[in-house]
Amino acid sequence: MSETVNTTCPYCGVGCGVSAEIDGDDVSVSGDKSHPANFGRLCVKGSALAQVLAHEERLLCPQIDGACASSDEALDLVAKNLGEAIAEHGPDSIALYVSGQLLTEDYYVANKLMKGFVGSANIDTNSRLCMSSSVAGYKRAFGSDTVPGVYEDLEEADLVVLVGSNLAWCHPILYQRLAAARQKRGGLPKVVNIDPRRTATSEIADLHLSLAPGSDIALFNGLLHELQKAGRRDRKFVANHTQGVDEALAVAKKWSEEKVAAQTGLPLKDLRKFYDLVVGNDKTVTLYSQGVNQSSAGTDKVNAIVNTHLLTGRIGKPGCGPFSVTGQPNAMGGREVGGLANMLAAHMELGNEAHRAVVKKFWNAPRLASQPGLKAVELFQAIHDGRIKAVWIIGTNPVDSLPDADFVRAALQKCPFVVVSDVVEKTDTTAFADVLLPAQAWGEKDGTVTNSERRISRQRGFRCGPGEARADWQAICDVAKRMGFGEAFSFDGPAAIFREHAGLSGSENEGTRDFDISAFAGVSDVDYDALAPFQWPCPAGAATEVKSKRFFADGKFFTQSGRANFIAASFHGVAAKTDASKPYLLNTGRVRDQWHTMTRTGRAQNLSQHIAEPYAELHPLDAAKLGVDAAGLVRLSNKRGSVILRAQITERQRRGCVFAPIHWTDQFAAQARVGALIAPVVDPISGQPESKATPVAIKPLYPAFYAFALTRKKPESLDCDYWALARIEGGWRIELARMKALADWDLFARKIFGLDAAEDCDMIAMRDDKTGAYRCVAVRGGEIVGAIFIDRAPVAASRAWLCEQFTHSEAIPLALLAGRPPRTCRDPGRKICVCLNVGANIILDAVAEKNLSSADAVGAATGAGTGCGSCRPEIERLLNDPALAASQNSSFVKRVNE
Ligand SMILES: Nc1nc2c(c(=O)[nH]1)N[C@H]1C(S)=C(S)[C@@H](COP(=O)(O)OP(=O)(O)OC[C@H]3O[C@@H](n4cnc5c(=O)[nH]c(N)nc54)[C@H](O)[C@@H]3O)O[C@H]1N2
Ligand SMILES: Nc1nc2c(c(=O)[nH]1)N[C@H]1C(S)=C(S)[C@@H](COP(=O)(O)OP(=O)(O)OC[C@H]3O[C@@H](n4cnc5c(=O)[nH]c(N)nc54)[C@H](O)[C@@H]3O)O[C@H]1N2
Ligand code: SF4
Ligand SMILES: [Mo]
Repeated sequence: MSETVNTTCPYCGVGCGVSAEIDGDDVSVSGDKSHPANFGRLCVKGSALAQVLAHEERLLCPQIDGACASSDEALDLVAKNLGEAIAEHGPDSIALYVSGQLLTEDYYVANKLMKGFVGSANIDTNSRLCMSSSVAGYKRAFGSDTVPGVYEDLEEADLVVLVGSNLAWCHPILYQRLAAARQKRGGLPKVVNIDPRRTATSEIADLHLSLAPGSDIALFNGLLHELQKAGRRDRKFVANHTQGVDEALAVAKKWSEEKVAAQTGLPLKDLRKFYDLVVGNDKTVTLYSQGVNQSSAGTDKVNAIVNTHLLTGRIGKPGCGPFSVTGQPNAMGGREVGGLANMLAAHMELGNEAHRAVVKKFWNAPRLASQPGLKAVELFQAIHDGRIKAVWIIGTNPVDSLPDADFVRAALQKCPFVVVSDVVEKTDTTAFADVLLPAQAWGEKDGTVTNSERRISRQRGFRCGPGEARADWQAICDVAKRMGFGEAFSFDGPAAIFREHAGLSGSENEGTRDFDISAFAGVSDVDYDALAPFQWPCPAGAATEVKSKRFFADGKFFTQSGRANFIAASFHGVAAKTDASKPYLLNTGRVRDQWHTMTRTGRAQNLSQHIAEPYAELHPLDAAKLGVDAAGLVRLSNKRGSVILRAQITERQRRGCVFAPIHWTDQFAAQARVGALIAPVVDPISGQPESKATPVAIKPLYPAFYAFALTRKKPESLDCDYWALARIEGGWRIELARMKALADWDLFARKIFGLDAAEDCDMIAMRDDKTGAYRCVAVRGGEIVGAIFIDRAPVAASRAWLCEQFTHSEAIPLALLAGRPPRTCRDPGRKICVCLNVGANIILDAVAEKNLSSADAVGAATGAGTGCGSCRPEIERLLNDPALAASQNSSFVKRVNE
């Protein structure tokens, strides 16, 4: 008998509903048809959730100094050391660094412990690196951290402007909703994509503006001026509900079209097109993400965008508004509980006496923090210089994700006491823990999350965690009790925490604060279990049905005057300029099938096939100037650090810029932690780091040899300057390169396959001493245990085909040795559709043979794109870009991600 549990996806902020069907130990997932975020759809990461449930690599028991300990021992030690630091050095000598991937209930108790009971606001979160510029921008404009719109606005708009958002890869279900609306409404909403790079998202755009990095404020100031000139000012709205318009317009006026074109590097005709589109469409949504937030001028970028909506009154109404999409599944929940160092709780302010009184009373708090705490980057500086004596990191991996990541590593190494709560045992951060606490993962943990449109949904546990994995809220409460705060932390489950959180949101609120869910302050355990997704606000007495709710239609804002603020946004550009020694600007971001530091998605074989190694995207002219060959290796470096990545040469990149994904850590690659290069430059208001613009030098590397290997066992160590591991069914695929030559290939191959030098095994090898090429397939007891292809140039082998062969037990070793399929058989090419397992070459063949011209037709012919649909933008690219199509046709690894 199987059972279905409705829960939510633990990845992006779209917050899709997931139906998990449980049949004994078997779990399968599908989209929850009743969930208003996704109506049954899931993207590729959501669809692969069952693949990350395996207990392999999980952290199973608490550890003290690397040895297993009982929960009591570990929690006692945490409480003792935190308590001693406070007694000796004061409350500000300890810190919590938490995450937008925690459930609201976990987040709530963490914040309550620090701000109400320890008496310090030294709790910050990875949302500082993600959302804090949006929070600061909204607060300046609206007086509150309020997302005005809802997802339907994307479907009802006539124009959607995407700024610094790779929606197709990072919020795939929102992208699909947008694409479906366009199909239904004959091309409406029109889409403008504003991003220095062309991305998968550009495929849907009617207009792509490849602006100079960091020049968004110039563009939006120019737009504000243009809207005013064109008579689009909503006079009544501006007069009755806003303030500061003249100052903002005075600044914007300086931005003539010519000046904007010069600053952004955009052709005048494209600029004109963009302005005409925005002028001509009242129903405009401006959706933005990290290209806006992760900037040293992020807060001003946000306000430059918001200004254009205030001027035109395009806010709070169907089909319009500024829309900051949240990245993490519970970034919004974290904001609600006040998880940032400069916030209190329930959208109240640390600096507001009245708010402090409300919270102090409600919590019966002995020591309510009165000063903002340290923001993430400052926090780790304080750890480094010894001001912080003990830190507890929960649900985030700062050794990879913070800027100046090697400095962060050094800080943790120096810190007298480090506690890390995680779901997996080995991360770049857990390596520095004095105490490790095993946490429940998705499928085990139980609570609520809030998505980008303010919708709160249950994330339900449906299986037990392995070993001693426990809920994060439980660990926090247990430590709080040991520190003497038992009464305030005696919750018997997430429902009890949620009730308190809901109660606080309504406490002395009376409509003065946007966040109010007090309708649920008395929710019973049973009703909490059955809670249907709902949007806030939901004050006591309000209906709690599933209905979309927008803010600000009434023109009432949460500022002192009740009016929204225009903010004159002055143009800054990027903080650090390139120079002769660091002539390239490094931009960093995400790929379709990996989530952050890969601790979970890196374990799913499906998700590891799309892009199997870290790479650097370079413009062809820059590559030529540098002497970088297709699929060669490059070193990116500056004074902070250095990485080695596969070169990806593409005209989609701007000249002078280089893009690298953030995902590969020391667990998956030799030297690919791009965070090590990022300067710790932050926005002065939000404290959010500029992760998208760091000057670097680029040098081509000329290894003695390159290799591609397949192995059953994960290698213990790889003695190579470059390596990248990716999981496949039944083993691992590995890209390798070494600067220094080796004498004994057989021995090298054996090490990679995990075989002892003496172990009995047939090594079927081919060697060409003239070209330096070597190939070997290792067979033991009739089973292929490894295969390796070595060459002086980047290895030309049909990777997708080899991986498929390696998986099959009946594969023929000699056939594998050829490195490519026999003539009668097609090399599938790089995996585009991982749901239906379709490679680029299969798609291209079908297109050529059957003269196909649409993604639907490709789907009908090959199946590609008919699963979750995440690959449809890439299929459209294959249809639209003949040059790319030609390059894909080779079996070579030339293009890793196109
Ligand atoms: N597959 C996948 N999806 C994810 C995640 C993941 O790890 N993997 N993470 C989630 C999280 S936490 C987040 S925060 C979101 C992030 O979602 P996005 O913000 O959409 O993703 P990024 O790739 O970080 O950056 C978006 C784009 O900003 C562009 N950009 C860089 N500089 C500028 C600039 O100066 N101006 C403009 N206009 N654009 C610029 C980059 O070229 C990049 O294409 O994704 C969420 N979804
Ligand atoms: N250069 C550069 N740096 C960036 C960015 C960028 O674009 N460029 N983006 C930034 C952004 S927007 C973000 S959001 C961050 C993300 O960066 P991180 O938060 O560091 O990345 P994750 O891999 O999501 O880390 C989550 C950790 O928590 C663990 N975990 C998962 N679930 C749970 C749980 O329920 N409980 C506990 N205790 N642990 C859990 C995971 O195994 C993992 O180790 O990176 C930021 N850093
Ligand atoms: S879009 Fe994908 S990753 Fe995001 S919540 Fe939905 S299924 Fe999960
Ligand atoms: Mo994020």
